Formats: sequence, structure tokens, C-alpha cells
Amino acid sequence: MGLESLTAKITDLEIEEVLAEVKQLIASKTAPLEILAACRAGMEGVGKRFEKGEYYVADLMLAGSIFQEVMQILNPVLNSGDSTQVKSSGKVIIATVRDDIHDIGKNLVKSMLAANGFEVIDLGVNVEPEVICREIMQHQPDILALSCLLTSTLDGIEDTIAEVTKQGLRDKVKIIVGGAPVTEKLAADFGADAYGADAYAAVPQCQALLEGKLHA
Ligand code: B12
Repeated sequence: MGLESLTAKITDLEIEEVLAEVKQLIASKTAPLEILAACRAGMEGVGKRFEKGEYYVADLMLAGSIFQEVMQILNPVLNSGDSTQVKSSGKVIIATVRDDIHDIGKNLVKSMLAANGFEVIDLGVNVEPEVICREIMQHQPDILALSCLLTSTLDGIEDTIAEVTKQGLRDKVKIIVGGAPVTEKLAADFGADAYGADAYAAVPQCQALLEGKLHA
């Protein structure tokens, strides 16, 4: 029992044990953010086994569904008021970039933003730059949040920002980017206004964007 054991059990894809441990940790008043961090570390372990050829795509899929089940248990606790509470009322469009179907991190960012008062419009995964621009014109969000999990789809961020600029929308929307292969430097190189390392960073970063404190 404990956070390290939870991480190991996620990496070992032991779904029943994972869910039981998450429930026990919540009951023993472990901070939900720590539980979440342990789960994410477990997913990194899954990724490493996949890289070594010990796990296959089916195992990644199983890991994804385990994480989603964990989130169903954790979401009510995370959103119960002891997470990062920041006053805000901005509108955010969020999407995973073209050719990328990872959505667990995006959904977590969406939940955190929604729990902190943002209106979030979720365009889903594998979203083409042109579709994102069309939705920006329709919904006029304050912020565009882009998620990317594959090195090979980083160009989806670059192309989306280029398309937003080409369509004359760049000064109408602030852009925040995140996801495992994204770094602060890459975000700046791509011309984004902000970078968030995780869903918790996304909240104060978006707040700062609304207040005009961050600029490209
Ligand atoms: C689960 C998983 C899958 C599932 C996804 C299910 C789903 N519904 O999302 C499935 C099976 C579909 C999948 C498929 C593939 N995957 Co995959 N996958 C993973 C895995 C194990 C976990 C990802 C995850 O959900 N993590 C947990 C979440 C909470 O963390 P996160 O996504 O990083 O998000 C956090 C932050 O990054 C940040 N964040 C994310 N987005 C945003 C956005 C903003 C605006 C902000 C501010 C912050 C932010 O906040 C989030 C919460 O804190 C990773 C391993 C890893 N190390 O991440 C590999 C991984 C990402 N996958 C990988 C690969 C190679 C693939 C495939 C190409 C495999 C294949 N051969 O088919 C395909 C690609 C499919 C495609 N076209 O997209 C590689 C990518 C390597 C690379 N650098 O390019 C990884 C790293 C595994 C590895 N080590 O090799 N995968």
C-alpha cells in the first residue's frame, strides 16, 4: 500500500489492485494530487516498457482505460475544492492536434480548467488546424489549448499556430500548449503564449493569459 506501490501496480497493469489502492489512499486522506502524480508516473513506466518492446499497443490501451477508471474515482475528490482554486471566467477551446489520438492528458486539463470556472469547449482528438480555426471564429474563445503526446505530431502545434495566424485570428486568441514531448522552449519556438507542464500548471497559466500577464 502507498504511492510507490500504486505507481508499480499501474505499470504492471493490475487494474483491480490499482482501483482498490486509489480508494484506500483517498480514504486515508492522501492528497488527490499526489495520487494523480503517482498514477502518471505509473503511465510513464508503461511507456518505458512499450519502448523496450515488453508491452504492445494493446497494453497502452489497457493503461489508458485503467487511468480513465482512476479518474472517475479521483475527479469528484479533485474538484471538491481543495485543488488549485483560482477565480476566472474565460472561454477555452481545447484539442489534441492532428494525427494524435491521446486524450487522457487533454481531458485532465479540461477538467481542471472547468473545475476552476473556465468554460471549456472540447474539440476532441486528431483535430485539423482548419477545423480549430473554424471553431475559433464560431466561439471566439479567450484561449486555445493544444495537447500533443507524440514527437511525430509536434508539427500539428506548429501548423495550427501558423493557420491561426494565416487566418488573421492570432491577435484574437491566446495559445497554451502542453503534452509529454512539449517543452517551454518548444512552446516559445512554435509561437505559443504559454506552456503548461501538467493540468495543474494549466490553471494559473490560463489565468495569467486572461489577465494579460503572459505574451508570446
Ligand atoms: C495511454 C497511451 C496510449 C493510448 C492513448 C489512450 C487515450 N485515450 O489517450 C493509445 C493506445 C491510444 C496510444 C497509442 C499510441 N501511442 Co501512446 N501512450 C500512452 C501512454 C502509456 C500514456 C499517456 C497518458 O495518458 N498519460 C497520462 C496523462 C495524464 O499524462 P499526459 O498525457 O502526459 O498529460 C499531462 C501533461 O502532459 C499535460 N498536458 C497534456 N496535454 C496538455 C495540454 C495543455 C494545453 C497543457 C497546458 C498541458 C497538457 O497535462 C496532463 C495532465 O497532467 C504514453 C506513455 C507516457 N509516458 O505518457 C504513451 C506514448 C505517448 N505513446 C506512444 C506511442 C509511440 C503511441 C503509438 C504511436 C503506438 C503505436 N505504435 O501505435 C500510438 C499513436 C496513436 C496516435 N496516432 O495518437 C509514445 C510516444 C513516443 C513519442 N515521443 O512520440 C509514448 C510516450 C510511449 C513510449 N514511451 O513509447 N497510446
